Amino acid sequence: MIYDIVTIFPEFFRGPFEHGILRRAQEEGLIEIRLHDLRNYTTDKHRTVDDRPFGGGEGMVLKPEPLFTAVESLLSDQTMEKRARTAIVLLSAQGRWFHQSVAQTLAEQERVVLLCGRYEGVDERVAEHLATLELSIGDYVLSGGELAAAVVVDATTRLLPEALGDERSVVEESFTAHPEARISAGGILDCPHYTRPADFRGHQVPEVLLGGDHEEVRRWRREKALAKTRRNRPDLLARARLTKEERALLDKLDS
Ligand code: 9D3
Repeated sequence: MIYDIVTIFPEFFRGPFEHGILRRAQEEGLIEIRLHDLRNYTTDKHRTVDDRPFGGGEGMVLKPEPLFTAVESLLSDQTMEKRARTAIVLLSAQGRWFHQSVAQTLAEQERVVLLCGRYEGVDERVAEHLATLELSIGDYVLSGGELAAAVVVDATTRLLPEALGDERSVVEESFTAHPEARISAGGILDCPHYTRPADFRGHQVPEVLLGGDHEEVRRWRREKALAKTRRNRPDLLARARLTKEERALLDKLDS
């Protein structure tokens, strides 16, 4: 997978991709992250990337020409087949919500181009005639698309076969081939996890986890996952596809 990130702050990405799974995925050649300075695709001597909004108003708007020129230049050597497996993503506050199923779709591409918005916005012709997808990572105001692009690269790379290596436990793998599908496809939140010490400043690890009854542990984890989902994400619970056992556990929590 090749990621092309077009930004006015390429330096921004020096840190986030140099650790853990993303670092290893690059070292192993599974992914390549190419950073492109938008100003290199300007033609005037001031290397202008923004301009005032038509119709008036506050702030500046990213001009369309540098973004179009950048994408056309990056993809100029692509064959038609590869172009069909390329996503051109505009990160903007007005985008569709980025969630796990979008990451899944991007993970199936050969190439993902990420266009980072800045200032008050991006000329709408970029969303309409250049990008194949406009994404937001959530309902809060960021200063630009850079952090959002890093989030998209992280979530997408994790889904590439081989990316997780031995960070994904063998035990978990034996439960389902894609444990991560749970959060998107009618799923609920993960159960609580604990490690040593069993007593941390008087806060005890639940007794059931210290014993060896695997069936009891499994039931306890389901119950806690349901309880936590209901408390923190009732919206997920409303859409969740639950087993009979999970319905029964929920009813038990009510009583
Ligand atoms: C209401 C006027 N503006 C708020 C001060 C709108 C606005 C302009 C530019 C809001 C955000 C931005 C910059 N944000 C992004 O480029 C962005 C973003 C975001 O703000 N939230 C969630 N996802 C994303 S992806 C890109």
